[in-house]
Amino acid sequence: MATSVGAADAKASLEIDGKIYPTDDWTNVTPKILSYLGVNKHLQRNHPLSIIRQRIINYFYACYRNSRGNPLFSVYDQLSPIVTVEQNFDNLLFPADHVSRNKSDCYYINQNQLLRAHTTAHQADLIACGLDNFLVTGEVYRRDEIDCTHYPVFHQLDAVRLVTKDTLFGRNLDLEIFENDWQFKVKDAPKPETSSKCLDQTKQMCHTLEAVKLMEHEMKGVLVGLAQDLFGSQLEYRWVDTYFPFTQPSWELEVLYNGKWLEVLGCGIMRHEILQRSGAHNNIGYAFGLGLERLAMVLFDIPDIRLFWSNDSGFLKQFNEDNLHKLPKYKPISVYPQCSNDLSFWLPLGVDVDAGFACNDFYDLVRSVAGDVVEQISLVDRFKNRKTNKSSVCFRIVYRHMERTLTQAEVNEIHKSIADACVETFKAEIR
Ligand code: FA5
Ligand code: MG
Repeated sequence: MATSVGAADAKASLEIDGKIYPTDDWTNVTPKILSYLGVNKHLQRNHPLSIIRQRIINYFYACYRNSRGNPLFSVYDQLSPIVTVEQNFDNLLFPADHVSRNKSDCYYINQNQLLRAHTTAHQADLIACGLDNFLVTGEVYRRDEIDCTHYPVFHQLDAVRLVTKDTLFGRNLDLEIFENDWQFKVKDAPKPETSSKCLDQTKQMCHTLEAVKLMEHEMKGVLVGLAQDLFGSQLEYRWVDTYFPFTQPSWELEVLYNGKWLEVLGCGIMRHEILQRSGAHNNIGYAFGLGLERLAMVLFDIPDIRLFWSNDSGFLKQFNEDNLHKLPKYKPISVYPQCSNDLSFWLPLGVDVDAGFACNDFYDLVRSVAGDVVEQISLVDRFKNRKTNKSSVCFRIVYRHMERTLTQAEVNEIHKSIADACVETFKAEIR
């Protein structure tokens, strides 16, 4: 996919796949990050992400069928990852000051458009199209730390299931999805708490308790069934209360794997405001979102998230989509040595970590300059000189190539390029 910065004015526009996007002071996508658009690892045959994706889709096809035996769920796996702030946040009822909107957490193209931070960004639009049972899968982009389980691009799969009163209760029962006069009650009610610390597990005011409990029961049954389909029926799991702006109540499903609790998905009863605004005012629904890499790392024993981007045949030939029910364990081709180098630099006067210098900016710069040979970066030291009042930081950068041994000379050269880029970008002074 071709990307370039507008020639006439170096920062005025960005061209992505033939389309021109204006840039502004929110723009923080890098050419490196834009190079992931259209790669579609989740659709690459015999790739572990594609295998997991297909297993989940097949499970949903088998779980939910219409009276003619056809799958109820439709699948959207090639929606553009370029979304609006409305799609990623506003439509999902994120408060205007929610931290996850920050520039330091997302990749913005400009103040109105960003690379989706979750596949939930498509939820409201698809409901507005009239869909009621669907899966959305694709890559998502988040600015985050660098280690073997975090990568700025990973893949999610989201689901929505909407039902009507008849589907939920059957035609004969005298039960309702909605409380009688909830519109009036909602008008006078205090505004719901939107802080991420609020784990309010009470139902939404509009819903009847019967409707919520039935929906919760169906959703949890299906999701535990999915986890058992993937991890085996002996699986130990637990539900943890959580908060999402777009569901209430909300939960995370954790599974015990090799003695550790691992969060595999978030889910909940969809906020009715979202359904109302998308024209589904007579429905109640559940939604969930899960991470494909996280599942694949566990199921295939893949130790490093960078491997999902490897084109090395030694990696790729180990996975085969012909038998989706026999998941092989990944056998490392061999482990190449790590090489660790520190980089210390003075920041300009008045600038410090969290005061004009975000570690995520440094991580992005390293990714752009060095690419995937960087396995890990950590901030190992901070120092303030009392005389000059300048702050300095020291990052430890661990280099390791996934397919061969790096020479010290190669590492030194990359390290030097990072230092040069640092001087240029942050007006830093190397120590
Ligand atoms: C979300 O992204 C919500 N949109 C999920 C959701 C959808 C909730 C619909 C309710 C209804 P969260 O940020 O927790 O939530 O990510 C969801 C899943 O993505 C996690 O459970 C995990 O499996 C995966 N995930 C999150 N961050 C990472 C990461 N840095 N690396 C790999 N996988 C991740
Ligand atoms: Mg989470």
